[in-house]
Amino acid sequence: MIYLNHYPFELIPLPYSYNALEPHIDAQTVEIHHNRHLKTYVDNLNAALKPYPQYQNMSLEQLLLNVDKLPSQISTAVKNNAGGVYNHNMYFYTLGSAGSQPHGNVLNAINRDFGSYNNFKKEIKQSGLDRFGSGWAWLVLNPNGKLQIISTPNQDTPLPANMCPVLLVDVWEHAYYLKYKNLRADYLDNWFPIINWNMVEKYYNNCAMNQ
Ligand code: MN3
Repeated sequence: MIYLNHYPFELIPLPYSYNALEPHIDAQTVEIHHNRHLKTYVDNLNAALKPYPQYQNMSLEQLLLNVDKLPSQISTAVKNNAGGVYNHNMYFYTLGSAGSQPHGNVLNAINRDFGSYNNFKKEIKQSGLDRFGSGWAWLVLNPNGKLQIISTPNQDTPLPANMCPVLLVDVWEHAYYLKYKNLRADYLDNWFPIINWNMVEKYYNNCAMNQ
């Protein structure tokens, strides 16, 4: 990605306007999600790292893979807030105006590992529904080179499990509550049409190349 991937972390500008995801995700939800929720993770991560110049060159990925080696005073804050920044950057980058279709290497791999795109949709939707409380559903490339659906709580990432993220969906209530209230399933149905498959293809190819 093109943003500065070390301290001081920045709020990434969205590659689309706040209303670009309408009617699937309303402009107010996108604005609050980006400009308040994500900004808070960025600010809190920078505040945690500010007194520790020795960690200020580490990327989000390096921080998330080395949380256990950080001083106990900041390890929880770094885990939660670096995870919050990492997850939301990827979430916003893999969204866009409706109309993108799955294609390329990632579609081939989805067909290979799930049987069909529809099976993939069912499985990741169910994973998002099954996540109790707050968290994420993910499409990841596992260490055996297979695509897999997993779910993480809170702002945890698949990185410590050696899973390479390809696509994710936020199932915290703040991602959908203004428009969908408690209907997480409706939000998930409305997430599929606004996935930016060009970006998903890039994430997949990066994962596959680094295996
Ligand atoms: Mn969120």
